[in-house]
Amino acid sequence: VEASIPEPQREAWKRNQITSFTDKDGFEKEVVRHVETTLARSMFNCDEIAAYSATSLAFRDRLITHWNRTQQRQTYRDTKRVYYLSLEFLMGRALDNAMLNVGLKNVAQDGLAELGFRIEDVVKQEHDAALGNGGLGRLAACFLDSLATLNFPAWGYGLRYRYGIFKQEIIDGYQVEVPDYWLDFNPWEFPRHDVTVDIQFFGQVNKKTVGGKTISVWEAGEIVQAVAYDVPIPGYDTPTTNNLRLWSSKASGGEFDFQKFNSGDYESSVADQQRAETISAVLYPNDNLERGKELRLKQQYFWVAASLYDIVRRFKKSRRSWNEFPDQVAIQLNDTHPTLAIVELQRILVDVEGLEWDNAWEIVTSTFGYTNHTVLPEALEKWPVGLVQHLLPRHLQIIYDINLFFLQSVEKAFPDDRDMLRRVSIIEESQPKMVRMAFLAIVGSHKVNGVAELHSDLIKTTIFKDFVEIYGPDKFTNVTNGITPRRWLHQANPRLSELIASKCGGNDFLKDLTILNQLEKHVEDKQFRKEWAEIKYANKVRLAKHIKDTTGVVVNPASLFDVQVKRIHEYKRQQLNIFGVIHRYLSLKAMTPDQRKKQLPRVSIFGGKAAPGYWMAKQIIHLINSVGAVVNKDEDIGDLLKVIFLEDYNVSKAEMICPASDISEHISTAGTEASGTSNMKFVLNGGLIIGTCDGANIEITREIGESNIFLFGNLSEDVEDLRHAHTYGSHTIDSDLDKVFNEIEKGTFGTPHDFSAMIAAVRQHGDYYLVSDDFHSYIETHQLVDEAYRNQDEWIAKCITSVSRMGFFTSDRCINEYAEEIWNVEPLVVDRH
Ligand code: 9GP
Repeated sequence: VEASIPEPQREAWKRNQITSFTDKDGFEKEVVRHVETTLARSMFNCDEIAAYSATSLAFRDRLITHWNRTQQRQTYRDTKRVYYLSLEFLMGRALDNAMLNVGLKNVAQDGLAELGFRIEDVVKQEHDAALGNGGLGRLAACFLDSLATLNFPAWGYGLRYRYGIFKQEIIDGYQVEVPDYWLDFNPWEFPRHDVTVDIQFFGQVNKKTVGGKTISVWEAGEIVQAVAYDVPIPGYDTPTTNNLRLWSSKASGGEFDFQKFNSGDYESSVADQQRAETISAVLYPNDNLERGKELRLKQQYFWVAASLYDIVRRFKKSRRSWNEFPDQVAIQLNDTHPTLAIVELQRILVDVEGLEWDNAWEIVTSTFGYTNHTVLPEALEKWPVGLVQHLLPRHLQIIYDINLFFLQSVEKAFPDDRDMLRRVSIIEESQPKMVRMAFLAIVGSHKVNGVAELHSDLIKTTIFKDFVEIYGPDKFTNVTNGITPRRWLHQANPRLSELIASKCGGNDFLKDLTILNQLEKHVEDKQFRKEWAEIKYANKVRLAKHIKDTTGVVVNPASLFDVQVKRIHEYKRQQLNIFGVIHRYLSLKAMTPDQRKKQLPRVSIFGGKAAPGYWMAKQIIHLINSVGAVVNKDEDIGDLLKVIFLEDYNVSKAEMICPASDISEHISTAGTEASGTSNMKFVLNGGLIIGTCDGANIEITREIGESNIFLFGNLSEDVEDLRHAHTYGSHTIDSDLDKVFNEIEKGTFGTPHDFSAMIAAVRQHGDYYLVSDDFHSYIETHQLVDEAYRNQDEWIAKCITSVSRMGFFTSDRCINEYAEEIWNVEPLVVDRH
């Protein structure tokens, strides 16, 4: 690396290398320096926000020296890199994570204490970076952590939304959305005003002859500028610090159009600027739902085009031949959102670089991998052909050509199957015609993966069945999701992490999670169980305090904490949960005081956002709050049942909630939840789960053992028949559920009309999510949970055993699988000094 500095200057550069702090005194010096110079404040007016800012800047400086070294090393060695394209990165807070990953949290804690601050309070000043909706975005964030920790040369590419996912307020029991302006002060990003890309939209395509060759030229239209913002991603216990590059949109040509301005058209010059900035202004707040809005397509192309320009620019520096591109570059498409990247790379290679179509296509398909995250039809992206034509005329032509050549090959292989061509065509011949993005992603990639075993099987036998026939089964694979134990155990649950370390020979388990299996030999150790139980209790006390502070409801930490936190969606079945809670309430009400005394106290905790346009999901939130309002003040019931809705569920709240759960609910209709990842977080934090045979629950069961999980409900292979029977046979509702409905309709929980659609969905509209079919089994299984919880000793033993068997679910394992099976990349270690 050094050799890149000219000889005469080398000495001076070397002599002045920046050295980062390593101890308390060095840290304090940096904090004070930042308070006084960067923030221009003094020790006399340094509040917690200033302490947060200065601490972050001190750690940021540290990261950036590592980041520089990592990038230099990767450039110099020029080995294959991974590019993870994701429209969402749900990062949460950065400071705590950075302190732990570089191994200096203790130093910061002592230093801050000397300066008069508690580290917990300082960490809390940070605003979550909430550039995602739920599981998909958080998975991308966990993957970045693992990529850096495992020393893979990897970049993430995303959008720098000015507004992340909205903040949720609960007013009179209803969700109200408030904008999340999070960029006021963000020390974790570096604007790169010198790294910009002009992105074209609209215009037309003209044919031109250049040197006897006819080429397509995309001309005119509108240009928007993409500006890079870089976020350093530190690995755990390694100097490797990777880069997350987020693009922000801006009017091309600077502030505003001076020509227009000078000619008196001030308003329109500002309007142009605002229109350009709109592209990266807001994250679409839909989880597992696509709405087909033009601005969303603009976001997708803007981000994909800027990222590819960057990737290609980097590749071209090495002056290799184009055929080496797939040996240097692996691009992973996180869902279909970045699928236009396939078309854009083909356009660059053919139109700009002058490669032959077939040669270019070979390069393209060897470069891309596509991860599918859902089988829900409403979440599968399709774009009207007319819209693509208008916005990206050249890309539509290329899509048509890709489709033509693909269909020709299908016709050759299946000459007698005309219907196959209709079924697999990238263009759906509907009114209006649509581009099927998932099909385009499959055709343009060399590997397609699902995110849990059941899900990967389902995509092969349902939505992508024809493609398995066409390409053979090897193109399709499974990489079961995982989570980073650094954030989800070490950071979220420091005491448990420390206790585990004391039994597993130190902190190595954080880098090799299979080491957790050493815990199993301590299951019978009474003292260990006691310490384990104490930590769980302390975490519950912390959550109980949060509940009291935010809702005013006092809950007893000795109760069983039953948690369901995730996006609100009918397929995730929060309605099943709240109907179950009502059933419990009615049962308690029907008991004599003596009978009640024998019951186990429970707190039902819900949290999660509903997409602003998803009316039914919002009704579910309203019902939960309405039930809480009645139950929580019912003196007959007291501590036996409390119903809590936690406002504004996000990553930092999850870090507090997961460690405090006794049982958590992962109860989607079988076959609908591709994987789920919070199931893994809860078990890793020593909580048990109640769940359906869906997504990763199945593999969790296989790993931790059937006796350590509460499974219930119909299996995915039976779902279709049940749905069919609901519609065409007689549909009887479970009698206990009927009682619950009757109680709601009596007005016990407020105006019955508010909830009539929710009830009608089950009674009259075919119960698509099988709430009634699974209700009995759900209630019975909750009784088993109560019984099991009464025996605390055995309960704790189950928790410890489960944690000891969770090694499989680290995102490090996922990344190693992707690296080997899909990307073909090797780690590149960066020297410590
Ligand atoms: O719904 C899935 C969720 O089950 C999975 O864990 C997550 C990460 O793979 O992706 C979610 N899918 C989406 O958000 C949209 O496809």
